[in-house]
Amino acid sequence: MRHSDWWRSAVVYQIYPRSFADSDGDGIGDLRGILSHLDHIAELGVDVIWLSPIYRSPHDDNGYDIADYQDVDPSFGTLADLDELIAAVHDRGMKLVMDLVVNHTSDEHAWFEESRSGPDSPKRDWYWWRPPRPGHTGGEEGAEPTNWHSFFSGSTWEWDEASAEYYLHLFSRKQPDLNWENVEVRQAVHAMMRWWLDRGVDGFRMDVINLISKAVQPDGDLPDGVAKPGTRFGDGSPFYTCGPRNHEFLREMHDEVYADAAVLTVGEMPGVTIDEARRFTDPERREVNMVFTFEHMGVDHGPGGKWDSRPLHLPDLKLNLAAWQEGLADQGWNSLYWNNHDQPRIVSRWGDDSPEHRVASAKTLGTVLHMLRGTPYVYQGEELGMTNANLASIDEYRDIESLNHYREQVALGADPQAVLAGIAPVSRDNARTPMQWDAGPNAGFTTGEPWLPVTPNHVEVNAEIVRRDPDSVFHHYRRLHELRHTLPIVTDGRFRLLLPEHEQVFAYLRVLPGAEGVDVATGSGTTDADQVLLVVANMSSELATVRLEGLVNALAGDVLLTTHDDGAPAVGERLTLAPWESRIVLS
Ligand code: TEU
Repeated sequence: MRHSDWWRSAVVYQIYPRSFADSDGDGIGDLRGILSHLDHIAELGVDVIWLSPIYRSPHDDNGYDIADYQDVDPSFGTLADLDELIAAVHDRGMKLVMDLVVNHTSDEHAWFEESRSGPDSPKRDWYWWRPPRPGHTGGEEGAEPTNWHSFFSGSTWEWDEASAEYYLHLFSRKQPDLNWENVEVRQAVHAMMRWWLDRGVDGFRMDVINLISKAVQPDGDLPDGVAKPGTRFGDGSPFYTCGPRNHEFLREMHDEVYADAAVLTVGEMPGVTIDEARRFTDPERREVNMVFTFEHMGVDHGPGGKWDSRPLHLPDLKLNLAAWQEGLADQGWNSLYWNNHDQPRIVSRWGDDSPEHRVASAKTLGTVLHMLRGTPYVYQGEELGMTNANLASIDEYRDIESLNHYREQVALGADPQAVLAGIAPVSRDNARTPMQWDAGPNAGFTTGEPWLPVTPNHVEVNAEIVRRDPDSVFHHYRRLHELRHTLPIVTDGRFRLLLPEHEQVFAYLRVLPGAEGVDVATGSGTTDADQVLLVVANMSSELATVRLEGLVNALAGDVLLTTHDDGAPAVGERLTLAPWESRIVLS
């Protein structure tokens, strides 16, 4: 492994600052709150912290709408606090990766305010301004330049009365898209990134970085998308997902900003395919180290998409993850995640969050993910086995995506209770309830009124308890991280899926070919046996029995980590697993 490839054996921990720890009692997490809990993260044995946005922002999308890339929002603290945090992270032997949100800015960013000042503004072309559709005056329904549906409901175009043009926003109307065709935009972003590297940060998590290149036509037009049934909108994604100049823009960024730095770069990429991901992450191409795929997060979506979630059919998940493992085996690199600030809690989604199975299912989900090939990401609270929020009414939700979807559907005549039932299991607020530090008031998150309700189960599910209990989810994750750090097979072994059709059990091998060499004593060639790591996991709340043909030796190896110390021994090729039991076996 080259020195600059350190991230291949690293584990990343994501902090969502708003919900992590509040030091000043305003109900919103902040940098000094993070500083006071760094030892929790260090003890977990991770290598890197990824900090979700802490920049100056009106917080229409909780900081993913940035008004100043080079300042800290007062609700989170100051630049001096951030410098202190960078130093404290480094002191503990960890690294800090910043969130880079440059597909769009806030509409309150000085660049956009200047752009908006009129068609003659020198920054007009920094964003996507377009006149109304021919034959329309503008501002009325149907006059938008394209029919694209926003990620956050409604049109992707916002009418600006003063200059009689629309601007593009793939997300909220307060998140205007930057025009990456304009070289000044790219240079301004590069300069800002260099400023952060000079400040001591160790890399970037790049928000929706595969949406920055729009398929603008030779005449300057953006095309309409295929109509979405039941709405007046179309699907614009083919015209902005992995667009024509996406690779060029990332190569340019690499060469201009971090060619010589041993940084971690991860591109968040909704809609990315395996083939595209291989191109983005092939080191020869000098773009990014790894990408976040969304494919495995979509395997439980029904025909209605995200808001129409279904129980998991395990073979679908296995086949999807296996395809990514195999697709990026020779070139490129995977990132691995179950959770982040946009996804519901995995123990509630694909585990079993009942008191009986919550801990075992959280551990087994961790095992299955962390023994894959790639760089794992742990989202705050995942190491506690935190569950979904179970918010009671729409008034409790804060997430703009959930709220806009609710309003749009209800306006279209849908039954409000049915819409709420669709939102509850998948809303991003599930991930955003305050971190559960202890059993005290507000889970020790704040002394004030938390911005989002604390989950009542914090009395049993909290950091204080799991750090004390050697059999907890926390210590299981810590051991998973140790395995990654001590066994090269976890980083380098080839992946082979077993039992693809099995509906309860997720089983796979990692294989490191035996070293070939010459026996010094005899002079003849030798081949050590392959090293094999077997992962076998019951992903259900019932007993499961499997037959692992030809794997008697693998089954009889050293059990490195298990959820059930009193597990039944393998009998030949047959193994019976308790509900949510998993084992990692090395032979
Ligand atoms: O998310 C991009 C994205 O496409 C989704 O995760 C998304 O927000 C939504 O849940 C899709 O249904 C990134 C950030 O992670 C997210 O928090 C931001 O809201 C978004 O970009 C805009 O910056």
